[in-house]
Amino acid sequence: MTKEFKRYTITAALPYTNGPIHIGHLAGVYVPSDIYARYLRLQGHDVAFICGSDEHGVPITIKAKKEGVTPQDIVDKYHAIIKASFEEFGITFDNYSRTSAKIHHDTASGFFRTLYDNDKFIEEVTEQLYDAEANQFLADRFVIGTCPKCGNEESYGDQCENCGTSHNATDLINPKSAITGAIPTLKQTKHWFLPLDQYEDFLKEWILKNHKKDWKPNVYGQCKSWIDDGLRPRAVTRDLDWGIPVPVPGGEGKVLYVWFDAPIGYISATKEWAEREGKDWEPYWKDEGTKLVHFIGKDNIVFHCIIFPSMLKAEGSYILPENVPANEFLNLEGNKLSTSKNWAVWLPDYLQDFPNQQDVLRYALTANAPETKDNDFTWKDFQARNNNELVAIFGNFINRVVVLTNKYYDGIVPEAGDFTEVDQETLTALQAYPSVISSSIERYRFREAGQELMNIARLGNKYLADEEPWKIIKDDEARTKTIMFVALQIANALATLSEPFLPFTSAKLKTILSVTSSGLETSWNDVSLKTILLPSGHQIGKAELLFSKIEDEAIQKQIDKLLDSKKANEAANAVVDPQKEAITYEDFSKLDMRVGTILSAEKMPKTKKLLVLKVDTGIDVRTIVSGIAESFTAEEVVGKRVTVLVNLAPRALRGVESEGMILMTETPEGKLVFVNPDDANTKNGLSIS
Ligand code: B3M
Ligand code: ZN
Repeated sequence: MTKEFKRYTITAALPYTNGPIHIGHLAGVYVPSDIYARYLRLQGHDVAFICGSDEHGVPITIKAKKEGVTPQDIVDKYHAIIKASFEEFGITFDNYSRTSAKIHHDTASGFFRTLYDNDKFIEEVTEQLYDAEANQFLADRFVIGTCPKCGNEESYGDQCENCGTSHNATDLINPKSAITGAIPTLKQTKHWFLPLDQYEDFLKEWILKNHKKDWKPNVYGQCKSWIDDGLRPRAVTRDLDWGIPVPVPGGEGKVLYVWFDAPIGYISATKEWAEREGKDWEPYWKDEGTKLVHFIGKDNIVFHCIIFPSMLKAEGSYILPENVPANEFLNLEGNKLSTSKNWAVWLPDYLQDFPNQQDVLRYALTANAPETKDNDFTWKDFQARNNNELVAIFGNFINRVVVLTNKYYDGIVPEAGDFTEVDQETLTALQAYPSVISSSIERYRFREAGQELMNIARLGNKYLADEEPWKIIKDDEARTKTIMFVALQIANALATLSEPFLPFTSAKLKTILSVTSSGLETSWNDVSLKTILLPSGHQIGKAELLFSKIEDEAIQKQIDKLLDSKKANEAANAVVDPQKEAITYEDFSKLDMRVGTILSAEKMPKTKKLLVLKVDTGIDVRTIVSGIAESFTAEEVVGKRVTVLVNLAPRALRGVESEGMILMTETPEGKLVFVNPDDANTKNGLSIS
């Protein structure tokens, strides 16, 4: 028997304000949490759907340094961009706050002070990583090193994104400063530590013993491995100047660790919302009758299942999350989404390139959500979900029902005669869907729930295809009326049940069916309780397309845009190799370079990089194996005049004797190019002046 709750506090991970939202954030956190919150509201529940900008932390200061502005400039810019894009995309937070807000500074400081006054911290001077060149302590993303748990060499000081584990910067192997590249020294400094080891029994009881049956295996598994590995005290303050000042004696020049302050942002955002709504915030965080659910990505599990619950337990007056349905990661066209590499589909760009098509992306990201494993977003799949499902199934069904109702009955819902067995079966199948979809949503299986919604449209299409009203209208008016009546009930059910997934489509469909204006809005549960959702005599509106086909050109444009931004980013971040050691003139004069012509070329079998060339060097025709196959095809190079180093000792490459080298070099953007011989009157050798 599932517990009944009086209210729901739903939180969505606070996005760092160092860049816009991208599809990985949406798929991982914001679309599923919005589906869940919308669904709960449709059930008539009291919901607080809470989020906000995570404005402290090292990523912000790194971005500010890079752009030569202040951290406040960065957070002001991206807070506004993120907030606006969430609103336009239909993410219905009850409050989207920000952690630079005073209410948050007060709440987080107060929380810290409470733990401090109740001796919940270990106050200790320890040796921390220090960059003497930058004159700065190194923590979090200011330091990179090898993860002691999985060996990932790009691990941050506080967390390894590869295995998700969270550690202290001094645990890193071979740490390097992300500011100067220097090898850090150790320097003494005071910090306050949350003794996680003292919460092991609590966490074992709360997570392992209760064996959170409805927690996703990936979440439960990560928690179990951390607890089994043994928990250690974690520093919850930092030697940084951007963040919430440590509110206790000795805290001067130090701030709260961003992962201590950010989760408290959920509480301060709830307070801010409650004040605005004239509500009491405390029951949403302190009443056992509240269901608290955190929506996050898998890299945030340790903070939401181990550290924040320990903080709440230490404070003593808060409830704990009932569930933390973390999603895995979404990749993009086979590669990891990356803000720094600009390998992403940014929400503001999507909204600009696909105006009024929010639901297409919501649907595609739900259908492909990385709920149990990392998944891949491709523009081709996005196009297929739109054209083959939203247009061809959902939109097609609605269009046929509305067009025929207008054509046969001037848009008036006809009287139904006696239902046949098929009619009854169809209506009974329809009435089952609210609980089918509810069951999936309540188990955080949004992919499954979204497909069940599409199955309702499939049910409608099959019913029309089997009953063929357009054929029998000639001979059997009464039967046609009954068929169209049944089809219209299905259409109205879709208008209601699609709202959590396709809110813009749901609103449009309700307008087409004129249900809102005539007070005929159907509740979620009505779909399963009532046979008549759209009564005879009701006047519906004219047909308008719910979705439009997305053409190949639009998709190719996105793919090209992605590749261009990747190239531009690589160029912008291209590291110019330092010049090699000087050589003497004598060394150079040993080189014998000739102008040659490539007579023939072919790919070396089973290799990606090698072309086997026949080259006329002016001295002879010889074979040269060249590693240029990833930049040039064999056809492209035949006939090309090239510069050849002819007196390089021959060597066998994959069994082929290569006698010399074709001179190549790289542009600053990293593109491989031939060292083209001057077309002037060059004999068979480069004039060496
Ligand atoms: N700012 C998001 C991230 O790690 C992080 C979430 C905070 S939720 C309290 O990408
Ligand atoms: Zn790791």
